[in-house]
Amino acid sequence: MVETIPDISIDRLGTDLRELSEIGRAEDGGVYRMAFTEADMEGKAWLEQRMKDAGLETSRDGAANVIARLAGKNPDAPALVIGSHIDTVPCAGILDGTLGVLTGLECLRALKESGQVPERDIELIAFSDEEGRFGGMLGSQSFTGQVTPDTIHLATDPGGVKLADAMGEFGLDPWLALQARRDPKSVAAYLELHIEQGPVLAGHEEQIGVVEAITGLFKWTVSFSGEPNHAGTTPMPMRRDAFMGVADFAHELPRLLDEYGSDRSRATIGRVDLTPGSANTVPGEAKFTLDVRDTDETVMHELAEAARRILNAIARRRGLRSSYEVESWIKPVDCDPALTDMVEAAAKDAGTRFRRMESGAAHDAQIVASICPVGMIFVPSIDGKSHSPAEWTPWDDIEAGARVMLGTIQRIAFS
Ligand code: HGY
Ligand code: MN
Ligand code: MN
Ligand code: MN
Repeated sequence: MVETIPDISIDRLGTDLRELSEIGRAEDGGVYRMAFTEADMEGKAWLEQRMKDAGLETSRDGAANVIARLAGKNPDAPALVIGSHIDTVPCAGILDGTLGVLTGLECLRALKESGQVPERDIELIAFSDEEGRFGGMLGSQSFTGQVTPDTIHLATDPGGVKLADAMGEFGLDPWLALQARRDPKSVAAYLELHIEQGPVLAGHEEQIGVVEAITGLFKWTVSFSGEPNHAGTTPMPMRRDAFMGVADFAHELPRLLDEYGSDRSRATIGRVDLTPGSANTVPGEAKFTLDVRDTDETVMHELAEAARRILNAIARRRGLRSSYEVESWIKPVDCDPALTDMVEAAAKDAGTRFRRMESGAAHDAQIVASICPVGMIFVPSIDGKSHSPAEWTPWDDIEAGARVMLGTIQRIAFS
């Protein structure tokens, strides 16, 4: 490991953040840079140019992951991969995955400027579709060989747009995602900085979260089918109202978590689509997303089983048919203890207040964990806000995070 730490520039990082935040920004103040939209593709092109400006080699793989490489002394040594994602949920803030990618870029720029050459290559990757517009985390799942022909064939967004069509709009061949798989032997470790997206660090006035474990989650698209009919003439007992199925299920969620979950369980219905969707028609079809999380996979299985039973019971009671599709099942993972210790040592060296903690949000790191050891660094989210334009982290905490990131990179890549 090297003794001196090159200086990161918070001004340069701030300029990057502000520039990228304007790509996909709407009048309501939110960022709409959902995967494989115009804004996402513009963001990727912007990022690639910034990587080139920094003197880094760039490339894209078959999943449209954007990759920059800082060459090390030993090209045959497995690389340190750092990264996150720049796609967003609809009406997002500006930090989420973007901060990790741009902090990684700033670290590589600082290293390059200092003239220090790492022992191994360092690769910075902005993974595609971390936010799961198409159900999973397409970029990191392709990178780790977890994408199948079925994924490519069947993946659609909640609005019914097929992955193949969304990628095709930009001349991308979705089948190439199957070729984005990296040889695990070529990757030594993966490191990701991210905002906490929760209230813990800010609540304790701490600057750094040393992440020990990441929650698991499953996402379903659930459907209830009933019968559309006139809102004025159909007596209440004669209705087969698909929305009532959704309402009953939503009402049951707290009980589901109380009985089958843990205090870390979460369940969210984030989108509901009713058909035909008219004010004076009883809805015949209801489709909704279900996002369920826990840090214990056994608990996830119990929650899934109980959710199935509840859906069936509601369907019987209401005269509906229910079905669901599994969009993703992402396992909880532990971060690598040695990497976690390195993050903690870097946090100490940088003179920061830190704590060890778990992640309640999902991250590319937990997908990449299937091929190599992973570590994560959190910085605070003011009032725990995220997936909202109110998402923010104080600049001095961003700067502290960047220094811890660089210190950890030095520990991994300079030995
Ligand atoms: O949904 C999540 O936890 C993450 O922000 N993609
Ligand atoms: Mn997110
Ligand atoms: Mn994220
Ligand atoms: Mn009429």
